[in-house]
Amino acid sequence: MQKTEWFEEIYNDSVGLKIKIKNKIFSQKSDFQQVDIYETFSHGKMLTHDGLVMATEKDEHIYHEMIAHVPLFTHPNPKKVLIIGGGDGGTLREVLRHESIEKCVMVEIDPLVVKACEEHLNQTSCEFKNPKAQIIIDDGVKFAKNCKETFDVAIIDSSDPIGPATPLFNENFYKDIFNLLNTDGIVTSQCESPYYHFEMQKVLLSILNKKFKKTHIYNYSNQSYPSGYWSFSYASKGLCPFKDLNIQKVKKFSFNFKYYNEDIHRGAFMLPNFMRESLVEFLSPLPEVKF
Ligand code: SPD
Repeated sequence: MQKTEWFEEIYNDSVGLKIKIKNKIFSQKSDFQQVDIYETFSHGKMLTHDGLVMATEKDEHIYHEMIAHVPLFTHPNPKKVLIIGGGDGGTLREVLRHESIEKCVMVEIDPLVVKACEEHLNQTSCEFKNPKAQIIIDDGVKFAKNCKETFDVAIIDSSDPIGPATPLFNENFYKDIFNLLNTDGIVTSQCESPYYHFEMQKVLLSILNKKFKKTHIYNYSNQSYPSGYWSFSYASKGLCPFKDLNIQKVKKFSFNFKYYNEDIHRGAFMLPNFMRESLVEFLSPLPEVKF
């Protein structure tokens, strides 16, 4: 009988995720990490960095819609967007669905991620050649520090805070992001899982809260990250993700999202008690919602 091959992501010494694989279609080590793409039975193609799932064809749209459209439908007229990380291209694809966008700069540290996705993961990398996109291979921390341009929205689409993404969870980096954002600028960042990385979430929110007028965290569920319950941080120089959300714009949008809508947008900011209570000192109040 043929041996079944399984991909395993180990979360800690007693929990992990197993996905049955058909075959490995890309496998190379860069200066930063091991990059693999698998063909799976249940999740389509799956990108991993150092053995951690980054994106699968089955559910990447959820993460990418939520990291991109929450700030883009809150900002009244986003024209320039900066993505730090995001080498698979999924966030870029979502950003460019907005007609107001004139330019989107994506700064990815690892050229191997871009190459692997360009060759094998067209579902996410499909907009790399869009004339509004500028792909820069560079260290996002260095880029933010030396950046002379300003942006309406910054999206920190990093991998987990181990390996090359570690400095993206640092206070100095967010000072530089603050400085490159226009008045009313918004930054959203991938912020791990409240069930596995709560201490890290507190650290990131406390960093944001020191600098930005509005700080929030919002949650969504997917199928392939630890616990299936994942968060993004939201920070802005002034815009509130509730009051400033343009509901009519979401409803009339030319593209039919698979996950994001105006109710999901607002509902994502409703926190379970354990988060609400422990994070209260770092979060801005939200206007009361009437049901
Ligand atoms: N543990 C998984 C965390 C992945 C976060 N980033 C994914 C990048 C997708 N563009």
